[in-house]
Amino acid sequence: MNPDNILVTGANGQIGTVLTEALRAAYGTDRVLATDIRMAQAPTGPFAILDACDGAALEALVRRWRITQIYHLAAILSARGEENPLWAWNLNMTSWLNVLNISRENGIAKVYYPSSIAVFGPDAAKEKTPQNAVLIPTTVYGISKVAGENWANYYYHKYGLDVRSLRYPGIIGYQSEPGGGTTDYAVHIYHHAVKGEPYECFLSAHTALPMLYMPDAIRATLELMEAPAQRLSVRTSYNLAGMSFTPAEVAASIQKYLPDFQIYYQPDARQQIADSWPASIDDSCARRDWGWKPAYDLDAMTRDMLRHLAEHYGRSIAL
Ligand code: AKB
Repeated sequence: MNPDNILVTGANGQIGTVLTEALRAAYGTDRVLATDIRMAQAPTGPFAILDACDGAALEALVRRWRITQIYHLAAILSARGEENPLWAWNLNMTSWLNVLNISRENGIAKVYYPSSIAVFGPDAAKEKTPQNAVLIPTTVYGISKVAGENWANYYYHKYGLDVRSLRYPGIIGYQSEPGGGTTDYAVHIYHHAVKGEPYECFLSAHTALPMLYMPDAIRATLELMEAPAQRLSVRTSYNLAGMSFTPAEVAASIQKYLPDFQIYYQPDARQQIADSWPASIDDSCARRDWGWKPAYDLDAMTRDMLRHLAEHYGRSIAL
């Protein structure tokens, strides 16, 4: 069997940056083509500028690189999408339908599509939101992810395209910056704390949201993509959980190691989005079907984040 050649869209984004490295470690640097609408600052392997809404450009890369797997990470997230809903809808849907169509027409073996807890809205159970909860989101990002999941399911059943997907909660990592999301505060707070700065949080103190540490998110993605196809009973998108916490709880977890750290609360428009999302997720289908199990809880994540960011900012923190 020929080895896989992988194309990643949105490779410079928060998850793309780390996932591309993990794919290169697993499949070989030269087998993973990173693409993004902007040039990478310091490419660590093959890179091409690509607007995933440009189907002809995407297809040319797929053919030139004999691509066999696509990870489609390019998207406009929840908060940014609300600033320009039709633009966000067009970008999220056009790029995704391009990926699906081009994959079908070019014999792509596997496609990865990130969905999100943003598919849920106020009508879904707030705690331990189940896999098959009602999906009536309040954001255009959420609407695009619900539609995107359904297109994934459609292409799987109608054309046999092996599309796999996870509903990511907020992702926290030290390697890359988040952009345009409602859960971004949970990354920013660590940077402020390590730099010795107070943090003004755009969500209220007791807003609980589902979150996942980056190493767990990457491992989940690779494990899902490696799982035998016959074990996967969900072809829309799997619920995925790691931990759930509030801004006050993550601040308290940081204060165990940086007792002088201070947080203030100034909720803005993102509060409404957060209030419409689950506080915790039931990921039992992922656990049952492909053995998902997160490794990090809040305190383990805090120690790891502080260790790496202390190194980055040249600070010493007793952990
Ligand atoms: C966002 O906040 O929009 C994203 C997400 C939960 O999908 N991080």
